[in-house]
Amino acid sequence: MMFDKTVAALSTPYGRGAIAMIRMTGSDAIKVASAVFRPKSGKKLCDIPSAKAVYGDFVFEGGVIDDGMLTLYRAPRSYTGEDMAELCCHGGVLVSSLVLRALADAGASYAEGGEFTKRAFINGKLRLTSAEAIMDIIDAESIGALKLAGGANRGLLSGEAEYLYNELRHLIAATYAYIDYPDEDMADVTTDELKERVKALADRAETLKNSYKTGSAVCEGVKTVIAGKTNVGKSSLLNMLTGEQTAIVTEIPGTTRDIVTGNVVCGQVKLRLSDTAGIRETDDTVEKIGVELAKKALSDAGLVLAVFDGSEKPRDDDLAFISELKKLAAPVIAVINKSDLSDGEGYDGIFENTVHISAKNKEGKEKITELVEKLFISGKIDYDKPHIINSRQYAAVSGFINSCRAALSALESGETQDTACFDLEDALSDIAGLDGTDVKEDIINEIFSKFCVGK
Ligand SMILES: Nc1nc2c(ncn2[C@@H]2O[C@H](COP(=O)(O)OP(=O)(O)OP(=O)(O)O)[C@@H](O)[C@H]2O)c(=O)[nH]1
Ligand SMILES: [Mg+2]
Repeated sequence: MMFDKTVAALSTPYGRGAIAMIRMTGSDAIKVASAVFRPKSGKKLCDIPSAKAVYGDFVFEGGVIDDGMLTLYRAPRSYTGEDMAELCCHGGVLVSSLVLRALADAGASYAEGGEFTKRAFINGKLRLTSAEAIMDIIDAESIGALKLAGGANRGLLSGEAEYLYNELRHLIAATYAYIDYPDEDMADVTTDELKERVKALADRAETLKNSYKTGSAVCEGVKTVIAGKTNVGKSSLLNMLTGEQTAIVTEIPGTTRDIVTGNVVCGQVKLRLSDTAGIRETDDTVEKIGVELAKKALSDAGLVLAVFDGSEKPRDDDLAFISELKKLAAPVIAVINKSDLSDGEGYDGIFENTVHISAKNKEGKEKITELVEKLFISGKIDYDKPHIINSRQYAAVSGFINSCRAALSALESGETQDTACFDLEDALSDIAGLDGTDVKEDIINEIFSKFCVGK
């Protein structure tokens, strides 16, 4: 597909730096670049070979404003599949903006966030999971996240999606025979064989689905709520984990009211932390709202760091909080704080996962990390295996499995192969969607809107 507009954007961060790179894509890229860049060799841009950097001057309103390099890539052998130009000037805020303005004056439009990668996807240069992985590579905060995203970018997830798609497509074709897929091999399948092969596909997809626990913990991060009574040291724990003075700490109970957030990488797992107001009965209007927010955060947490003051024995309000924690779906790590004051007796054996720490003395991060890794990473991560790394991919694979299982139960209850095929068609469309075939335009737009401009 050809896009009408030729678009340009600054691809390096906005600000002062050694160099700035401005990228342009579209059918007029070379024409527009000719108006802005003059090779020192005197050659015309149409005579410059692809993928070869040339030195020259940048021109703005008729005058030279800088010197630098230009590289051209001609369709279809470029990132986007279109004609592209990459212009590198000095990394000044003014000079890079003037080069961009000169390109706009010569006919380029400003690119939207993710427009280069979106064009690459629509022009068939990238599968959707690889496009998403590019964003994850940019956003990676740990080596693990980088390696998982790198695997998806190399096509590990695409390859698995393609396998499931092709297998199921052949199976449906064999079942429908020539009605819908006249081009396919017409081998018949018995109902038993169909059941066996659909089950094998669903089981294989289940392994992929299970990889989301690790993929999500490493790449997206776990929504982690720090909760407990007032003054137990929740904000001190947040500060210890982030290594910064993120939240205010005082000896006054009820210091924290709003939710205070911070990210931290614990071993291989990224925690998206929320420090919350201490849970207690209160008449203070503002604190009351804080306590409600804390309770709400607990109900949709992926992990709870439940903080207790180990310098005191558990009291009735602690026991009431413990029984609330037991009702949660999310795993809980009991963090028995203030180990510098006492051993924290009375808390062992209540929770499956308990650590004794001193947030004030910044002691105990390793113990928390160990438990977090135990909860979210099963053994060593195999980076050569495909992993699901975002909720969209998870939904697609879950949809595939559910539809396969629905087809199986239809067959089990004596329905015809034709009837089971309705569910199998749904499964096929889910797995096609995983890698970008048959994905609705608004979903595509949403995915690419999260990208930075210039990527
Ligand atoms: N001795 C000791 N004191 C601590 C420790 N952690 C926190 N404190 C103290 O306990 C008091 C409360 O700490 P915060 O971190 O503000 O507690 P909080 O749970 O966030 O309190 P609220 O926001 O009021 O609910 C402060 O005086 C801290 O210095 C610890 O490990 N040891
Ligand atoms: Mg606090």
